[in-house]
Amino acid sequence: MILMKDIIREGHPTLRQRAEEVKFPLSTEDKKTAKELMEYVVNSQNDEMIEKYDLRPGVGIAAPQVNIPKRIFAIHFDEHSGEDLSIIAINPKIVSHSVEKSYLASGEGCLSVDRSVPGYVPRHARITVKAFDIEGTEYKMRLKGLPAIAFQHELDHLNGVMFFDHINPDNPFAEIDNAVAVARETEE
Ligand code: K1U
Ligand code: NI
Repeated sequence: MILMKDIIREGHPTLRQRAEEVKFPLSTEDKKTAKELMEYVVNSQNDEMIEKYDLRPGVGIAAPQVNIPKRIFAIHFDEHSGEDLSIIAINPKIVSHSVEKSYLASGEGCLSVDRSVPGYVPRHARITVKAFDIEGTEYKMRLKGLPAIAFQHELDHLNGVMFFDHINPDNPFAEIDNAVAVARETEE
């Protein structure tokens, strides 16, 4: 089971590395990694598990964040979030994207960053993605809103990119051309 002590933090070189493609059929170890990533995000949205294991809530987590430089991540939005997405993504790709951009109005956070980094993080507003599931079956889906932002945040982790790399250093809250703001469900 993944705990906060297993999550590496900014400054660790693995977070700046391009993660390796995964080979199919998945090894027992890679399957375990994928399942444990999903288990973490599910548990981290459950109040009892948060309290019991001192978890920090997340909607996604990527293998490099637990120091495994492989192209695997999990995203899960619980049924009360208003979103409908729970995926393990192996060797994920964005195959097309909108010209329009989006950004999370509250700014982004990261399980590997123990500080608040204010500013807008420009993302593609809509993406079409392809990835493989744990059985090695390829799937394709269209994402928008918060799930699209989460997918891009996690894909960045596989490429050694951190969310704050995208923030305008001169004016973190500068208006982003052709972009829509995305609010989290809990926000006004
Ligand atoms: O990868 C990570 O460090 C997890 C991170 C991913 C992320 C997804 C979407 C926007 C920003 C960052 C998080 O899960 S941040 C914390 C979080 O719980 C959350 C973010 C947005 C909406 C709801 C929850
Ligand atoms: Ni992150």
